Amino acid sequence: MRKIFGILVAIIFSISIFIMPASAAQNTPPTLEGGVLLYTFEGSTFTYKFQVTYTDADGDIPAYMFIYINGSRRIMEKQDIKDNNSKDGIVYVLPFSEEDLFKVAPKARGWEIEYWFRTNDGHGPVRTLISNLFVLDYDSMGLTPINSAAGSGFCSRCASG
Ligand SMILES: [Ca+2]
Ligand SMILES: [Ca+2]
Repeated sequence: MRKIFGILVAIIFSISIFIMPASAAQNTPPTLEGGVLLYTFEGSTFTYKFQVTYTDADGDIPAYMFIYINGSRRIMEKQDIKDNNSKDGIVYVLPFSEEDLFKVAPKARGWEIEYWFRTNDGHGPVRTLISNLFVLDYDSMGLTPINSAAGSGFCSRCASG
């Protein structure tokens, strides 16, 4: 009986030696989703904000979160500084004034820009495709998109105000 127990322990021990390093080495690369350049305006003054959501199934925190705007690298910051849970996503942002954006990307004046995002969960870099989207930031302007489910109008606050 004792011998069998000893053999069993030996088997379990040897199995765990083979399995442990393999599972420790397994990593799911992070995803970068919803990468966008949001813009808002008040009168003729525009403000801009790059945004992307980093998600990692293992809960890894990014070693860095970069955006490349027309080839120029910038560091992005967490929207919510207290958010350390990457399993449900961490939103990264980089706001720009009109003046600052045009310095980095002069052609943004004519709505031309190229940007992409790059990160690393500590196991290797991940990047997005190049984007040139400008998207009106409905939320921060207090608007509801025209094609929203409600479908009752363009401006959600106009009717009630
Ligand atoms: Ca990971
Ligand atoms: Ca989170």
